[in-house]
Amino acid sequence: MTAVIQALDAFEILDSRGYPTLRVVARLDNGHAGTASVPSGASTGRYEALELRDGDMMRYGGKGVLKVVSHVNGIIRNRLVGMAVSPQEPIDTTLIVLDGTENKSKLGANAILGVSMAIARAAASAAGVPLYRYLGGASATRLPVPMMNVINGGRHAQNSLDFQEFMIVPHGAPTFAEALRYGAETFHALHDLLHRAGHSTAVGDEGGFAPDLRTIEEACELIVAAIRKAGLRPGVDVALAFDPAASSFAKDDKYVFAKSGGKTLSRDELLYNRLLEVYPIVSIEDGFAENDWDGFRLQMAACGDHIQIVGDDLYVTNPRFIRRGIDSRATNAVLIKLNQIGTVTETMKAVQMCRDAGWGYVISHRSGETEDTFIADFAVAMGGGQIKAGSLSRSERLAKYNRLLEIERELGPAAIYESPFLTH
Ligand code: 2PG
Ligand code: MG
Repeated sequence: MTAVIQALDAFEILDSRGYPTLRVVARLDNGHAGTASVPSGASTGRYEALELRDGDMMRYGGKGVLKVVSHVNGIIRNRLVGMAVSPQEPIDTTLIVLDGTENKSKLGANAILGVSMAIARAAASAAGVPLYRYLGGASATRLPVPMMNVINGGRHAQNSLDFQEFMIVPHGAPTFAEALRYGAETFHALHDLLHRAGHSTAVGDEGGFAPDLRTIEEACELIVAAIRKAGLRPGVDVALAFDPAASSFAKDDKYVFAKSGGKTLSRDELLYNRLLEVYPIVSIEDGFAENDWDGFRLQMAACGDHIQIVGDDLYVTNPRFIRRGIDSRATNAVLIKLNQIGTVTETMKAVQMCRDAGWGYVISHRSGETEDTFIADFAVAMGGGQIKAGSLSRSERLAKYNRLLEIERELGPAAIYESPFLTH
């Protein structure tokens, strides 16, 4: 007999930046339970589902989430108690209908997602299987290649870099555990190189270093040198990836590098072709602003046959925007964030669209995270072979990687680790 939801309990906790978010516990009539915590972005896309906050300036500068907590413990609990815990879709549809708005602004996407994830966890527990198997079935055996953000800039650090994320991608490793070692050893080598050059080794929001470097090229040179110093081969063992998060430095139809001195580039001048020739880059996410579809299309025409071009703010994990991207060949991959769209089911639909189009998809954390490891299981369940979960420091980032180590161990010889990239 399918277990039934007996109780929902939400409460306010703090995320990795010390701002409130919520944790939800879903309890079932058979004694099983599931818990989930909701992440929060800083460089948010304009069309993301709405993260509702209290706006009460007497608490946490207006960022409290007590209203959202009360929605879970009131209207949502009243509606869901008594429903079967699985399948997931009727639960998520009920939440969407209960909210009734396009962007989940009535109940808050944070309320809805917390409930959706906690219920999926409770259902997995009741079924006696790990979350990745519950959501992905018996074929969920592929570990993701991690994109590790080792130099932070943009809105994630107070330094001189306008690009938000410089990532390393250990795609040439034989296993996930080895990939993690490649990543960590490169991170430590980068620490030494930065320290010796007199740069700060303090870290930004996602655990990557946040030095005051002069140029994008300087960051790339340092990362390539760190890969070598770690005894690894740039482009063979470990490649590079960027998330410039270009919406955050777009102004009108130009790109203004305000943090690094103010130079202004046109869309054509921003094109990444030269960087792609010089460095072993496998993926570029949000290389252009969220409304600059032509920029994405130009980049795709130039190198979409061998480099992964990812849309994040461009799509906000919303099937409506992803459809437009597929129809107009704007990119060849999508960044997938559960809290941009707000339910597990809708996120899985976004992934299915990518699969149907033959596109890549990257399961991603947010810059404001918690110790929750849902996305690690989710990445294995979705089987796309890619996750973006931050750097090799700060436990809210490592929690995801450590969970993937656990999954790889549990899968034993069935575990697959394979590069999803077209070149390098
Ligand atoms: C991004 C994310 C995660 P944020 O732009 O991809 O790295 O950042 O959560 O701040 O939107
Ligand atoms: Mg992004």
